[in-house]
Amino acid sequence: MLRFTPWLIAASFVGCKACVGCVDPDFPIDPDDPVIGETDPPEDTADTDPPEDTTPPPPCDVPETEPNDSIDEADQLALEHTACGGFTEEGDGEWLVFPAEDASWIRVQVEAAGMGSAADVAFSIVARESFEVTVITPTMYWEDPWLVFPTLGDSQYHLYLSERSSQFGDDHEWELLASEDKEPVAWTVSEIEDNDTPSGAQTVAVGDVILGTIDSASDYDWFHIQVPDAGEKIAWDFEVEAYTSGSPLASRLSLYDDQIVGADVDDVDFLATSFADTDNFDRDPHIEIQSEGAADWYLLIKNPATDGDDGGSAFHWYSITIANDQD
Ligand SMILES: [Ca+2]
Ligand SMILES: [Ca+2]
Ligand SMILES: [Ca+2]
Ligand SMILES: [Ca+2]
Repeated sequence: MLRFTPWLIAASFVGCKACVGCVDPDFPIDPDDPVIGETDPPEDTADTDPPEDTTPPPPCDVPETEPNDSIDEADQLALEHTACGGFTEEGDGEWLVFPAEDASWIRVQVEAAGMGSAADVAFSIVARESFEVTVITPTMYWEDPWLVFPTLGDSQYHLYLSERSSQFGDDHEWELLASEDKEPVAWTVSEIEDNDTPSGAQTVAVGDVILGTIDSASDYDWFHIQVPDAGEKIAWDFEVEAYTSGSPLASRLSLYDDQIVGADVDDVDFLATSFADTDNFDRDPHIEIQSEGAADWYLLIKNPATDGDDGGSAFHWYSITIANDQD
C-alpha cells in the first residue's frame, strides 16, 4: 500500500527534481510517529468461509412447538408444508392452524402408523367461522386418517391431533400435510336444500353428477328422476363417490317410486337400496336397476347413522352419478 509519509509529502511540495539527492538516507524515523511507525497490517489469511453448520436439518417444515395443547397455542402451518411432532407426554394433544388461501378443495393427510410410528392418530377439523367440526379417524382402508373437503369459505382451519388410546412415548411420532387438492369429482349439479322430503326433491336427469353434503344425521337428500317411456328396458346406475375419495361420509342410497310422495319412508317399500353401513366394506354405495316404461323415481341419500357424532357436517360431501345405458 502506498503511504504518503510527511517527508514524501514535503518532497512533493518542493518538486521532484529538487528532491532527488536531498533525502537523507539516515533520516531519523520516530518510532512514536503514528504514521511513519505504522506498518501494513498483516494480510488476513484467515478462512473467510462461514463456519460449517453442524446443526441437523429440521425434521420437517414445521416442527411442533409445545405447548400446543390448546387452540390458542396452535402451531401455524401453511398449505404444502409438512408439520411433525410426537405424543411425548401423557395427555399430549396437538393443535395446528392453516390458512385456506385460495384453495377450493383441501387435503389433510396424517402419517403415523404408515411410517412405523406406534401412534394411532385421529384428528378433528374445526371451521370456527362456519361453526363446523368433525372427527376423522383411520378407516378400514387406511392406517392413518385423511380428509379431502371442499373449502367452506373460512379463512383458516384448525386441526387437533390426538392419540386414540391416550398412548404416548418417543416412538409416537406423527406427520401432517395440508395441501390444495384438485376436485375429486367433476360435478354438473349442486344439491339445493331444502330437499328433506320427496315433495321437495330436486329434479335431476341422466348424465348429471350431483355434489351435495349430509349436514347431520337427520339430513335426508331427495332427488327426482323422470324415467322416459323408451319402449324398452333401460338399465340405470346410481353411483356414489365420497368415502373412498376422502369424505368422512359413509352413505346409504335408496330408490322409491312415486308412492313415497307424501308418505312416511318407513311405510313404503323401496325399489332398490344399498345397505352400506359401518360393517359393510362398500361404503360408497351404488344401485343398479332396470326401468320399464315411464315413471317418477325418488332417490334418497342419507347417513346410515341415526345418532352420534358422525351424523354429518359440511365436511361430509358426496357425489352421485346418474347414468343409464342410453346416455
Ligand atoms: Ca406433542
Ligand atoms: Ca402438545
Ligand atoms: Ca344435504
Ligand atoms: Ca337435505
